Amino acid sequence: MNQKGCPEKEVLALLENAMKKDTSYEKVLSAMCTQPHPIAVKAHMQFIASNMGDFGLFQGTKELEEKVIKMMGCMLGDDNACGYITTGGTESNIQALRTARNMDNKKHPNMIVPDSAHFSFDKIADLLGIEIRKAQLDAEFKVDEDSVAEQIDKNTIALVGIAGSTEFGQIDPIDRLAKLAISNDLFLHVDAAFGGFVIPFLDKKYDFDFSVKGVTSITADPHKMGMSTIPAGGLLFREEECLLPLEIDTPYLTIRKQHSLAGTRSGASVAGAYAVMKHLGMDGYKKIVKRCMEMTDRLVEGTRELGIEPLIEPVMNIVVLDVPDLDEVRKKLRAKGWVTSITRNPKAMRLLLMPHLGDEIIKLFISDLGDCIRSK
Ligand code: 0PR
Repeated sequence: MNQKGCPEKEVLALLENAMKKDTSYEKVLSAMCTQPHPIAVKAHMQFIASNMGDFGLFQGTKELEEKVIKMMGCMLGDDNACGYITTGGTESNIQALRTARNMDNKKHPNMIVPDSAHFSFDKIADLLGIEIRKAQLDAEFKVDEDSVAEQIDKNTIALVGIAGSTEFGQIDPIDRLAKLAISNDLFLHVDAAFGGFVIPFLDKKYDFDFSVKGVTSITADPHKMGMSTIPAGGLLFREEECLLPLEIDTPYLTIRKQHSLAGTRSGASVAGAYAVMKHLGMDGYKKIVKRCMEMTDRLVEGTRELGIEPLIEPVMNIVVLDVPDLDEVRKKLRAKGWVTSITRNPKAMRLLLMPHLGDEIIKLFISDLGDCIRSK
């Protein structure tokens, strides 16, 4: 740090320069986050100093958090669900599994996750000392329930299902996992970090949330398709008692107990999530998801005309394409400004149709993709 401070104007110029190196979302087809809704940004700025780690000082923000959880509970099949706003899907998944582990008290606990699980579950295994067992996927990249059932033993503490897998946007058979969970008396966590703000608004209905008996907890992130500011994840439990294993005494704060993993945590994100959910309502999210799904259809239509097929019919706004000479084509696309992503197994091109994109940009992408493939 400099001894003497730098004038504001100069600092702002430095920031401006740094921002130029960041990629604007315009041609980003790889991100699960998007440009936050303007009302979320306004609310975020308004509550910038609010700290939910000591919410006795910030009662107003605390009430907003309760309202966000209520709105999310309604959206996810249980008005009475409880929980809190986390820093994101990773913290939500950690805390859900921490509850499962602490409720069960096994010496050598294991959890069974789909092979498609987000890498946050590998972090969980390491952090919480829970053995991770990966269940196979079927031909459509959903978890195979037989593979899950085979791996359950006396040390299993939890099953995990994914509603909107990171790579394929696929939805696991949560109802069948729930039956397995009930018959084996297991905790069932649903990772809907991405899908939580998509699936309720799709034309096709899926059983994936608290409406399915046996689902214990759900991750759903406002900072992904919820259009809220970063960092805002959501962790919801069906039963209030699930919060107890997370409880810690905080004798010198304005509150007696804390359930969050983070200590100091952003009240600004809570306000952002509240504002955008209140402003959009279910109808607003439905419109956003409809537009993303229309872009998805347009993209698949266009790539089919190029002779490129998706690996599965997209379930949500994620398209995985079987592109020949993938690495080279992606490199060429990158040179034209496009940021694409890949799936691991099989390796294919993964594209997310997020709200920051539009019809014109999709058209341009299809045309550039065609050029890159032809210019091999
Ligand atoms: N669960 C699922 C199903 C996810 O897809 C993700 C993140 C998480 C949990 C973890 O969420 P947090 O990152 O909020 O902790 N999926 C994306 C990923 O890691 C997140 C992402 C976001 C990637 C923006 C790229 C990007 O530009 O791949």
